[in-house]
Amino acid sequence: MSRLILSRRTLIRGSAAGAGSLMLSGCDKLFENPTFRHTLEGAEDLHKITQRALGRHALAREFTEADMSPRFRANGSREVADPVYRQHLAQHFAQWSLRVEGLVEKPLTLPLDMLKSMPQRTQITRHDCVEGWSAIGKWTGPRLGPILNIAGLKPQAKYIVFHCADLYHGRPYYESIDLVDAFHPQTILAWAMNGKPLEQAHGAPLRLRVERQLGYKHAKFVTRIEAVSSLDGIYGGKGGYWEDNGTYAWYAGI
Ligand SMILES: Nc1nc2c(c(=O)[nH]1)N[C@H]1C(S)=C(S)[C@@H](COP(=O)(O)O)O[C@H]1N2
Ligand SMILES: [Mo]
Repeated sequence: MSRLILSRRTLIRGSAAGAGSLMLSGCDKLFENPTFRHTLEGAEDLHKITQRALGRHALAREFTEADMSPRFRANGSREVADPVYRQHLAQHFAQWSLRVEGLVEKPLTLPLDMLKSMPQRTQITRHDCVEGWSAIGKWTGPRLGPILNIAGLKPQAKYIVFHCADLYHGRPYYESIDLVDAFHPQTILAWAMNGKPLEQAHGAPLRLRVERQLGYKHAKFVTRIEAVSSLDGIYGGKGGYWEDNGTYAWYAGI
């Protein structure tokens, strides 16, 4: 493998002549094959190829503690002005609860403690913001899928909408995903980041992690989850804040 990398570097420099030229000419042909060259661009690309082959059920890459970013920037709303939210914040969210409703058999009111006592998933993943920055962080919380199963989705339910406590530039932030992403094993409602309860700037007390998609899909300050059959009647109808108020795509696959 190191031989291959060496010969690739040599090729890039455009000097494939010399002692290893016989072997290099073999590699040369291989490198003319774009698929093969692409495969060698590193683990990152290899991972993307796997994702493409497995489709949207594939897992996003997970990292180790050593990979965690020393600084994880907060973006979009960093504070919530809503007085009800401010009161919960002052009480460390002891009285706060998440509402799960819409096209479900059994609407739920889930206190934060209950969400913390469900089976938890921890994942170290890379957050990619469309504005051009990334950071690796560790997220912990219950998976969304089992919560939706407790509520019991009605057969007409097609999308899950996340309503947030903040206004961003005066308009309510919200996001939505389909059921493939809702039941994806890495889709969690995170209450902890890097081993500590979420800070306000990162979406306290609860935010979505939907690891196969870009940052703006990861709704912070989630207060209410609504199962719907169509996105038409919700705010601008395009399924999310940036979809309605900008040009961002509803499916923001990485
Ligand atoms: N409620 C809410 N969720 C939000 C936003 C926001 O402004 N409000 N910004 C989004 C964007 S664009 C990004 S990149 C991430 C930023 O998450 P962070 O603050 O934890 O870095 O949150 C997303 N979720
Ligand atoms: Mo973002």
